[in-house]
Amino acid sequence: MPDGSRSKTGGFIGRALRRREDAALLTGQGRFAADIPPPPGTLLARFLRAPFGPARLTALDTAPALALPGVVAVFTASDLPAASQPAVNRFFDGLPPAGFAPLFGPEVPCAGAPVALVLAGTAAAAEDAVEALQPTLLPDPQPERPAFAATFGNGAGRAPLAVCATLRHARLSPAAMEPRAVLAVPEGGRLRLHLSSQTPHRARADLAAVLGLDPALIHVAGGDVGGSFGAKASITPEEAAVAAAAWRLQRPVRWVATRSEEFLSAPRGRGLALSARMGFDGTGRALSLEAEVSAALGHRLTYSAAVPARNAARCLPGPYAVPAVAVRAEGRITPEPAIGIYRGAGRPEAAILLERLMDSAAARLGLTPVAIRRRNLLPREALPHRTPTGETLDSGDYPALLDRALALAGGAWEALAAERDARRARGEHVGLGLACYVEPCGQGWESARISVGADGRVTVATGSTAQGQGRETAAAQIVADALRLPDPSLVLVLHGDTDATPEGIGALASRSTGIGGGALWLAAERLQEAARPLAARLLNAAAEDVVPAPGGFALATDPARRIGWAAVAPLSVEARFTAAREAWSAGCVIARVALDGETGAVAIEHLAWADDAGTLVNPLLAEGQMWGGLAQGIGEVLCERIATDAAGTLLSGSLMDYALPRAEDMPQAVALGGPAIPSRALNNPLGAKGIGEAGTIGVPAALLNAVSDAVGGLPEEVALPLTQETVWRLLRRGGPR
Ligand code: SMO
Repeated sequence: MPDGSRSKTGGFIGRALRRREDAALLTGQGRFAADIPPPPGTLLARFLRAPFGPARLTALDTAPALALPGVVAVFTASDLPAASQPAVNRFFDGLPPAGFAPLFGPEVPCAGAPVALVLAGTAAAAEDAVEALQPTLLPDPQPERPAFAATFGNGAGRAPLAVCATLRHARLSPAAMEPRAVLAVPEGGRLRLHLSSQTPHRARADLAAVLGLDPALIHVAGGDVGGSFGAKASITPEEAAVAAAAWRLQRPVRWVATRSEEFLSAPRGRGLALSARMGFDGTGRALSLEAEVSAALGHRLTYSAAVPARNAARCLPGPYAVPAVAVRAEGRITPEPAIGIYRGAGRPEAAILLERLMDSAAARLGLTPVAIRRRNLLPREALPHRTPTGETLDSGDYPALLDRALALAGGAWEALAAERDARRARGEHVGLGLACYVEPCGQGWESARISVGADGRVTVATGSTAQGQGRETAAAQIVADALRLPDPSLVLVLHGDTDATPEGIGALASRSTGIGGGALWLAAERLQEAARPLAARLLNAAAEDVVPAPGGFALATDPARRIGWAAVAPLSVEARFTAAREAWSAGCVIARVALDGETGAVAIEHLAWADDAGTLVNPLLAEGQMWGGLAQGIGEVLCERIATDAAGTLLSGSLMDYALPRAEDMPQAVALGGPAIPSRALNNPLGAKGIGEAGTIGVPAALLNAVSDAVGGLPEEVALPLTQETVWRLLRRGGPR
């Protein structure tokens, strides 16, 4: 339904409004960083990258490049040093410095690291100049170094039966459709940056630190962002180098990364290794969980470098009641590009580990996957529940989500299994997989400003940025309800621009609807408070006799005497909403797969998925998040992997070699659903929890269990992804093990 199809006010929250963003985005009218017309005289940037690493750069003569026509400057590491370091979220004691430099040398931390920046009038001239540079590098092996270690939980317990699992996650490319892109424009004594970022204010602060500038001199300008997934939450060396060069030369500079540069040097995701031992009694009740989480962090730390390991550790033991839990998490500085957060950021790894352990225990005890989970899921009345790792699961009905997923899958587990067994008897390789999960979301604060103009239009500036998820649509729905406007299209939404929005955090960690929306709600309440005395004066009434009414205010005693928002204009307020606690979404996925015995290809025949994300501001947007997440979850478990040779040289440097899931890898059928009664978040006025990361959490866990079921059980140690070759080999092993 289009905006405005409703005459009375209120009730926009919860409606599946179409995205106001789509007309532009789907017709090529988006305004991404690379679409901004470059001012005259803009220089094009290209990087010389280390062909291997770690290495020592012993010689780099810039003269041959500088001699080429059109080349304006060639910078090396000593030309553009970092004045200071970008911030790192110091979750753990002893975390080392960020290790950030715009350009690297003489110590080069890894293959692909930028060692020189060439600026020229045309891209071709810049590329020729990069080729004219002949660096001398000597291999300089660097040992891994510990970055942090921490323990979680209340200590190990004893149990009569134990099962073990080890999961090795591949390094993944978050692979946003829009690669990194920056246009840096020095202007009027400031530096304006059109930058593809999910955290514009953080980018401003970090660039100010690296360039040694007052943050007020930097303007990160808004625009469309074509996906981020965690990889655009911290600035990268290349972006800082471009900004520093533009400032140094006082000339505009543009850089747009190629897809290969993204595979080579952009922040990566996953890469955790986890081992666990889970103890049960003879009835399948979990008694203890011990786990080790080990994170390769790359050669430098992004802001959230410690988050995946921390999340994986603290998300244990998931939605289950486990009395004794002992987790050790550690991170290591490793000679490779930065590895940081990526959609899910540790939550998928925790869920996959737990769900493998649950299935192993079920197999050992002769229980169905459903039975063992029912025995261990926390019941609704146990929530809020403080877990042994110190988290508080706020609200939800986990057993009901399992029931809902079964209903979406077509019935009781026993019936699904009987169907599977009948097909197996005919020689088919069919598998069923189940996974339950929790998803922590929404911490900390976010900002909003709301202004009302003389035409009655409302402008909101939100700290939650948009990166293709439909934030403008959702923000307008929230504000329309909060201000009792007749139509969300009356609300203009500004975001992503450090000059136009109050200091904010950005779009990450499943926080935009709950926390960003909470700030919008709070700002709307403040606007009402500020407007009420003005409305009262205009209505010749006392402020306490005036109440919010459709489109503005009315007299409590005589609702026919009303006044619209336009009458109190202009008016503007700001709010910062701080969540007192975290919200926890939850869900359950059931997957049915069929394997091709000849090729090992996995066909996902059916995916049933129930997710409880509290209040859904816009069910259509929520469904979009589920689809995007499940696609990335499929890639994570079945095909994606950043591959390198023994020397660390990238083998998966293009979309021909890095196996993103494609249309044919998608499930043949998907049944999405939610609970009959969503569990309201307790940490924000909307009751909204997060849903953006859920698809990468439960879906891969259920798929892994389904493939395991189809091949007669996976070994204790599993390396992801389970490629077609791996599946083929498992099928060739000769029967169930
Ligand atoms: S991994 Mo996300 O963008 O917090």
